[in-house]
Amino acid sequence: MKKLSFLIFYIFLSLFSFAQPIVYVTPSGSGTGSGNSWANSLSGAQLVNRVAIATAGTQFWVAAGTYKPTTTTNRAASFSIATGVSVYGGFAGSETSLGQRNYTANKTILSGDIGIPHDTTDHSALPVSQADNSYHVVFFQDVDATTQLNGLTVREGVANLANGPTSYLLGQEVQANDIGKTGGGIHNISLTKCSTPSITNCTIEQNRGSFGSGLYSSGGTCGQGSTFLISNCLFRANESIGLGSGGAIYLHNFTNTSIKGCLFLDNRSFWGGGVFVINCNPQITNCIFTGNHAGFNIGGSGGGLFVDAYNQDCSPILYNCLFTSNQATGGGAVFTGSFFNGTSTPRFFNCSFTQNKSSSNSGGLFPFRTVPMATATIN
Ligand SMILES: [Ca+2]
Repeated sequence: MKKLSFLIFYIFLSLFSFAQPIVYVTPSGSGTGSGNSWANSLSGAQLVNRVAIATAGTQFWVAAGTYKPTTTTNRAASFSIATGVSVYGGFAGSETSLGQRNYTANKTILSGDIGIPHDTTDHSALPVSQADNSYHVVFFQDVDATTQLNGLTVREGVANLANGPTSYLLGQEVQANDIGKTGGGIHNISLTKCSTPSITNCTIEQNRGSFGSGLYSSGGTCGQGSTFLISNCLFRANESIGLGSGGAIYLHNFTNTSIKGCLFLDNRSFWGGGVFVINCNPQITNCIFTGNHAGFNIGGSGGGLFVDAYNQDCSPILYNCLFTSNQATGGGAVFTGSFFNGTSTPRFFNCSFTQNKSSSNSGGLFPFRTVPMATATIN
């Protein structure tokens, strides 16, 4: 009897300890709006406040629809996700397990298109209807590796705050006070510790900014410990403003980054149309870079990827990646450079380069003062 009592106590303790609270969210809310079931779902307008203050272990199950960080015109509002909190999209609104959701069919969109709704017929450089959007749609700061964004679309952030330079000389690093110009879609920053969220099954599209229009991550000196993981994501049609860097992603000083199974499609920037990497050594595995542009015919470099070593080492490793139909003035697919005592030695294993185009030097890979190591097919 004593053993049985202990067993019951243990089971109770286990359930209590490991049950993760779930907050159910729908665009308009339902029932009591408490969020404790689909029948009493939290309304989308409250999502921004709740993800910021939720305790670690909380899961937000967010039904299909469009959610914005504010109903006002406050461009500084973002979905700032607290450490240990998971935000899952792709629900129809009746699921009882994560495995039942379908994030392809049920699009859950976090949109920065506040203010004037985006006028898709306006093709000017930065339409007024976009210039009033959120600076960052999603914001992470000092979060741990259990923090997740999974199965959502992040779109239409515009990081164009007018302070300081909007471009840097080649090789120079973006400075900390440039936050308003970085990471229109997702901004991940490490201030007191390495910020290592997992971003999985997401689409990051149509964001703007000077640096890392889709995603910007600055790690301070992060190089050890847990990994900042970006997996199975689509980065599409993100675009840097002016002479910016990293149309889809700008990775700065964050060595412990893993990018797996991602597609970089039709992103644009002056430097690094797809991904811009400076002073860090991420692993990029099973990714496809296609249709990305970097200042073709106007001096830009690195259509798919720009590797930039500035007074430090910058040697990413790429496995099983395909670069096809990217364009730049120098390095249609990849530009890798060493500047001001920096050393860039990227390594490419089993990668393919096809049909990339340069208007000046090297349609495939353009090494500038670097010696890349490659077991690659370049044609
Ligand atoms: Ca707008």
